[in-house]
Amino acid sequence: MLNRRTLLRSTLGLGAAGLVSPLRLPAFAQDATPLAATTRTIDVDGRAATVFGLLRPDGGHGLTLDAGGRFAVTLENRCGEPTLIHWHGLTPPWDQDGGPDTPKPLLSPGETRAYDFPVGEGGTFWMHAHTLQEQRLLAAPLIVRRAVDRAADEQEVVVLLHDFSFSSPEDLLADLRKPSADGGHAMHAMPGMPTGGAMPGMMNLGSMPMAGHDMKGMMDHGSTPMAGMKHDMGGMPGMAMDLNDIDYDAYLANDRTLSDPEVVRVEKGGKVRLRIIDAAASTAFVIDTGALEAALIEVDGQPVVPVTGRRFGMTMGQRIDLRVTLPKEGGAFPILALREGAVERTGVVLATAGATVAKVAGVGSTKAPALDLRLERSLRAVAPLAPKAPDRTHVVDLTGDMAGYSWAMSAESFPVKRGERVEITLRNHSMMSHPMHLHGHHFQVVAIDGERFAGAMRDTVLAPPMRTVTIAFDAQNLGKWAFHCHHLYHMATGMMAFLAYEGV
Ligand SMILES: [Cu+2]
Repeated sequence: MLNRRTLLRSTLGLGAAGLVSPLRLPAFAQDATPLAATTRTIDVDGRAATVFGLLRPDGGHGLTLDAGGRFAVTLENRCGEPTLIHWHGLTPPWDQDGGPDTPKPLLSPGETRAYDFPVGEGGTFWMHAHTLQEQRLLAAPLIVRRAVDRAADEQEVVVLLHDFSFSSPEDLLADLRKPSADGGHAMHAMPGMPTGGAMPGMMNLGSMPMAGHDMKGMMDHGSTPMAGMKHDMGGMPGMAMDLNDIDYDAYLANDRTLSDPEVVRVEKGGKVRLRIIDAAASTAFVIDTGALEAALIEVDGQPVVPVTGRRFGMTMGQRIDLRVTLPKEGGAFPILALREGAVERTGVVLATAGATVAKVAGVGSTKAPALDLRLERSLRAVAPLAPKAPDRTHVVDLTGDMAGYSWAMSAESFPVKRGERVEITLRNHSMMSHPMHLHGHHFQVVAIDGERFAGAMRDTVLAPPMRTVTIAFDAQNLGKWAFHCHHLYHMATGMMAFLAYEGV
C-alpha cells in the first residue's frame, strides 16, 4: 500500500526537475486530496500486468467526495510519461477539464497540478486519461455522494468495468488500421459476416450483406419491454451492424475477471446501490442482475424516473446506478456485465454471510444482445430542462471509413454563445455505434429519430447505426469543450470535435 510518505519519497527519487512540493502549491491546495496517476500491478487470470491507476495516499483507487462541496485535488504524475486526467461528468471551469491542451498541457513526469472548483450536485462519475493511456487502465471512480445517499440505509457498491489487453494500445490501433488482404478492415467480432470486399465503405448501405443475422434476436434486449412501440431496427431490414472492433484478452470488473471475482459481503434483506461505470476503451456491456430485480435510478449521475428490469445496456463512458434488495434468506448473486453481441462477460458477486459462492464462467452460452435505444427511449429525467425553443441548432453527421479505419464528425468546431439553449442532432451514418460525450455540460436527450420526448439528463449518449439522437442543453460554461466519440479508437482516428463558445 502506498501512503503519503512513500508517495513523496518516490517523487523525490524522480529528481528535482519535475518536483513540485505540495508546500509550493497555492493556499487553497493545502487541504486538497492528493491523487497520484501511477503504475500498479494487477493479476489477470494468473498473469501479472503492469497498468496505470489513480491512487490516494491511503492506497484507495479514485475519489469519493461530498455533493455541494469542492473538488479540491492535487494530481501528481507518477506514470513516468506525460499524462493528464479528465473528470468525466463534472462541469469544472474549462481550464480544469483535463483534456490534453484544452487548454492545459499534459503533466510532465513528476509534475503536480492543483484543482479547485465546485464539485456540483452529486452522482456517479469517473476520471480517466484522455489519451491512449485510458486503454492501460488509467481510469478510476469519481463518486460524488449527496446527503440523501449518505443518510440512506443502503450499501454502495462501485463497479468499474474495463476491457483489457496485454498488447499496447498503440499496437491495437495499428492493427485496426492495417488493411486486410482484400482491402477492407479485418472485422474481428462479426462471425458469419463477410469481411473486406463485402463491406467496401461504411456509407455504402446498398451493398450491406444479410450475412444470416437474425437482427430481431440480436435486438431482443430483455429489459423494459415497450408494448406497442415499433421495433427498434424495424426500418432497416437486412442491415448488419459492426459491434466489437477488438477481441480483448480479458474483461475486468474492479480489476478482476470471473476466474477470481470480487465477492462483496452484503446483508440478508439489505438494500444495495450499484454504481456501475463503463470505463472500457471500446466495449459496451449489458448489465445482467440475474435473480435480482433492479431499479435503474440514475444514468450518468443524473436521476431518472426508476425503470425496473434485470438487463440494462450501457456504453463506453456511461454510468448506471441500480438499486437491488437482497432476499431475506440471503445467498450469492452475481452481477454480470455481458460484452455486447458476444459471449464474454465479467462481474462481481454479492454474497451474504455463509452463502456458497458458485463459480461463474467467463463466457456465457449465448451471445449478449447489441445495445439499442429502447431503454433510452423509456427514460425520463427527474429534473428535466425547462421547456424552451432552441436558440441554436447543430446537426452533426457521424461517418466512418472502415477500410482505412478513420472516423469523422461533420465539423471540427460547433459554435455556441453563452446563454443559448442549444440542440444538437447526432446523425449516425455508419454501421458502428458511437457513444457521444460532451465535456463540461449535462444535456438532455430530447428526441430519437425526430420523435420528441423529455428523456434522461446525461453526458454521454449512444448513437446506434443509422439512428438520429437529439440532445439539448443550456450553454453556460465558457470554453472550447471536447465533444467526441467515447470509443477510444474512433476518437483517436478522427471522431473528435469541439463545442466552441464565442469569445473564448
Ligand atoms: Cu465511435
